[in-house]
Amino acid sequence: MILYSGVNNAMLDYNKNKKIFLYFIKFFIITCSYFCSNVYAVEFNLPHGVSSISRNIYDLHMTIFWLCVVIGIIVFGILIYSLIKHRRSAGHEAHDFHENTTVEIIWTIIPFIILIVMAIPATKVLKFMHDDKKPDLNVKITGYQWRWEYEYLGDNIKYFSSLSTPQSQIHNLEQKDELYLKEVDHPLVLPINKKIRFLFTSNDVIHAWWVRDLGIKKDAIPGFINESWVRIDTPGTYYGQCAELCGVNHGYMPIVVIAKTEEDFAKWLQEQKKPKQTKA
Ligand SMILES: [Cu+2]
Repeated sequence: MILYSGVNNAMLDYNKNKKIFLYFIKFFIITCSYFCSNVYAVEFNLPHGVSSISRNIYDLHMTIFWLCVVIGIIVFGILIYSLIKHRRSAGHEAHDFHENTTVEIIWTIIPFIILIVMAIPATKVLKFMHDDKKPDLNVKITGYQWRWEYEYLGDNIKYFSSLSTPQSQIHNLEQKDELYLKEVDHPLVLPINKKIRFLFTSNDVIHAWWVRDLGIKKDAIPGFINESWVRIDTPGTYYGQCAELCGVNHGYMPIVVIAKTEEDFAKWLQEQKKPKQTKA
């Protein structure tokens, strides 16, 4: 009878473990499918963006993300398995030992190798982001409290880009539209498929020019020039903002970039030059 109840208990334990394990697998599959779905990609993940840099950043981010998922599954898998398998109620007793040189060497070397594996693609992306040699176009971007100034170097074009949301919307006298605090009077116009080098600086305090679809976030520092570059591959309008706490109107200095085809950009450039030619 005692033997029988022992077998019965073991069977119950086995069924319980199996149930817990199946719940864990279900949870894992649901989590993975959610993370892989478009909902996750649109709502929470980094955007693919429209430049070679933003795509490189996205790919690096996903590589590191999945590497972390694999590490998480292995570590938590072993942990949960050990907790269930070696629990006291199953008749196991805790071992009394500490300082195991072999284990310590293993748990130092494995993370070291993982870090090297992560550092290789990260360094490649960083190198790629810093290679701003041989640009087709140079644009100087200056931060002001609280607007941006864009200067097309060599083309004698220079203008300010300021928030264009009406004050009536800011003071709740009118309904806020879709582009509330995102719109500007003169957007930055750029050509697609051209290497554009940006030179960032500031006239007063530190600002940061951030357009996530282009994969660019650079500090604009007074008395200092920061550099970055982009090659946009899709025409469109891309929004960004100042990402440095730069004063009371920090939230009111958005960025709008309009990427045009090469022909349309050439036309726009000509139009910008026209008034100056007539004056001369
Ligand atoms: Cu700012």
